[in-house]
Amino acid sequence: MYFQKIRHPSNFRFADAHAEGALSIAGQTLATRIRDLGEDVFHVELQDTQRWPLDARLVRMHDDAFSGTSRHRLAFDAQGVLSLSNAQGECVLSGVGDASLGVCGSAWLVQWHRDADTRFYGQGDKVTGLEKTGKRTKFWNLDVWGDHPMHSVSEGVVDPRYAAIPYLLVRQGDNWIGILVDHPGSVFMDTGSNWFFTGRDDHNAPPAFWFGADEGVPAFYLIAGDSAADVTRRLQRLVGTTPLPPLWSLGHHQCRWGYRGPRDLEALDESFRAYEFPCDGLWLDIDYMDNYKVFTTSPQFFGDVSAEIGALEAKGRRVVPILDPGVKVEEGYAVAASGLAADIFCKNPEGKPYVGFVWPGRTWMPDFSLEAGRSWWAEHVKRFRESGFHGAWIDMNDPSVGAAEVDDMRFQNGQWPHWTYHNLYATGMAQATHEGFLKARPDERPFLVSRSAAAGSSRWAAVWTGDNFSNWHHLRMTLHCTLNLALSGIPFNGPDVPGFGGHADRELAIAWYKAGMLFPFLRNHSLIGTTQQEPWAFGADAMQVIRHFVRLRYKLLPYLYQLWIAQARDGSAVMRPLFHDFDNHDGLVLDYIDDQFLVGPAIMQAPLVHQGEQRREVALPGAADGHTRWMDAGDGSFLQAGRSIQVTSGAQATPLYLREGQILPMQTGERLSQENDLTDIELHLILGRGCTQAATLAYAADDGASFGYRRGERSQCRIRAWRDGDTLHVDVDEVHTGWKPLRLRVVGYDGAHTAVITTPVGRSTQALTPYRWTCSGGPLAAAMGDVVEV
Ligand code: MIG
Repeated sequence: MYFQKIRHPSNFRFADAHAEGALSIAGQTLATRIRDLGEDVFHVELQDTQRWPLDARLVRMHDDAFSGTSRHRLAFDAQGVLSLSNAQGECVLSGVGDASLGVCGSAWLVQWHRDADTRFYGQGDKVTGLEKTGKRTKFWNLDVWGDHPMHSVSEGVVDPRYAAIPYLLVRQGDNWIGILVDHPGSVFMDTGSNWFFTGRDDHNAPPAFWFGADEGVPAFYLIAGDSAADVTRRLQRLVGTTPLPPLWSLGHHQCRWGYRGPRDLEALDESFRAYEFPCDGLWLDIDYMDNYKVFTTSPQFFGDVSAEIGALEAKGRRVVPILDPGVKVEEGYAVAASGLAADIFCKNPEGKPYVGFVWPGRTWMPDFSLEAGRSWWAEHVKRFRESGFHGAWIDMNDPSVGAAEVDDMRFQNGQWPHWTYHNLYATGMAQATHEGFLKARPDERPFLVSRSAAAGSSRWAAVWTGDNFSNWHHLRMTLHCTLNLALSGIPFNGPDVPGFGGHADRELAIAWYKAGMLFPFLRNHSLIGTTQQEPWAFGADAMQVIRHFVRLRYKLLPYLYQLWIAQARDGSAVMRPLFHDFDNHDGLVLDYIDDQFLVGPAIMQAPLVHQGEQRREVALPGAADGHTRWMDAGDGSFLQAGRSIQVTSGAQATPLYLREGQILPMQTGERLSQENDLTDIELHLILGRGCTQAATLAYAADDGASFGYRRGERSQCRIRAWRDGDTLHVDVDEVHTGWKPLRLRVVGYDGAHTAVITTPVGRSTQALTPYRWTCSGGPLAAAMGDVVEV
């Protein structure tokens, strides 16, 4: 397959008429169906069983998630041009006249107008920049290191990558439109790329963008909205929200290709404890297996597996081994034999089990497209969980089969060609693995991390963004990669910190931890043979800086956890670009800002991501009303938004800002270990002197591990706070104690010295006592109240 070439509209024949639910293309008719799913979510589908005989969409989106009526209208006109109009009848997005919807054999394409100020985002994990104008791309899951030249990977930009999420978030003026191609196979998109060295289009075609596929039923969703946040939430509900993760998965994780078994993990446990460095997850790469055979452990490195994992668990660690899908072709290997007996391996065109090449050598690949294939795998995963392992890291599921041609790998008992399930292979593996964990522990939230992904895969697994490099270029790319994944319906993701390949040095390790400390997923991982990069590998000073920010992440876990509750409930993104929460109406243009981001509504980071630089420009976005201020987490000063400032950041600090009018729930004190308590919290009220806004927070705490919260085992309350002079008023109501009582302490800033706290049982006035703590850099002068239990 060519990665740089896609089909061009010049080779398509376009519809020239539409009537009674049918398009006509050169006299042939194609049945069209536009469904208004509610809430301005639409689905368009074409049918022609001759051209597109096979409907291969095995992972379905949630078409029934929407109920409200739509304000927009999506329709074909009599000439066969598709367009979207708003409630006033104004066109928001219009198909290209004469060339809106076309076919080229079994390929199809949909083409839209774009303007100079049209902006594009999304497209999953592609590292082609935050904003995507001028890109030509394909969606086809790849093992990046296996399928691209190494130099381009380490120093350049390669595409495609691990995840195939054919989603485009489009901004047209004040309108936001999400387009998700509803297709399991190879999808292509063009947002105005250059088609030849001259850069000329001799036909003066109007500026357009288009998407399509080489074969398979033409279908796509279109979501219309007023903001990026609003469209993103509905996209997430459409593909499925991310279920509430276990709390431990939000902590720090330590991994390295080279950790082999309990002895290595025990040593890590001791170091993390000795350094008082919180760390939840200890991970095992392929060497823990016997000869790379999946669902085995190496007799050389393991004794009594359950006892050894149990001992680590007793010390507060979770063990997450890797699982590769390829099953070693070997006589007498029970997993291979059981797979053959169950007849669940993918087949080649000759009807024999397809053979690929992975770590164990020749491997058979489970066919996760089959229900029987998934349940076969799930049975093995069930035993894997029962032996003690707490989560799974599912790798090589792009699928990666070495130098063997993937096209010979067929699905559905050899009946379906490879393209039908290629991009869904990782999702099927995630579904099956998830099922296995639930079989073993029905009341435990599973935690899986996958390399490849597709639209909808976040229902079953988080994503780590694959093999990156320990260099500054990759550090910068990780920011827009993670942001676009969040906009594309994969909120739970993060990179290898501080880079997988190559050798991290002290400066990069610190910078990477500072930038990544609040990423949804935070795991230190590196390639065998590279320099050690455990947090203490860069000297005592570096360790202290890194540790401070990891401890800060743990302190912020109550806040982060609320973001995941919101994600599970309504699809709210967790990490977000600035334009997700702010528009450009205060005069700052946010469209291209790819080195600043928000973590939930209250935290903004502007990390330093250039070697040797301690100074940078920071945009302080504000609401159009001009009232927004940001508290500098370094010194507690309140800064007026709607401008950019120059910032110098010291060695102990990172540019970090808290939004005024927000309440940040945090754990108490400095966090020295991964022991957490979501019920004992400080409420940091970001209300500066003169603030006229009220802040609100819905806070909830549960056991962080089980599904008890679905049975009401959760304590929650609603908090409303405002400032009057130097007095903070805090109302706590809607208290529900389904789990343990909540212990709350007020923390105020900028001279606040008194708090009046009203709960359902009464009102108390507290004098706040001075409290100094370090968030980023220098100590903050805060003031803290006494515990109030609700
Ligand atoms: O061919 O398991 O992306 O994180 O350390 C390489 C060994 C296979 C690729 C993963 C990487 C992992 C490595 N794996």
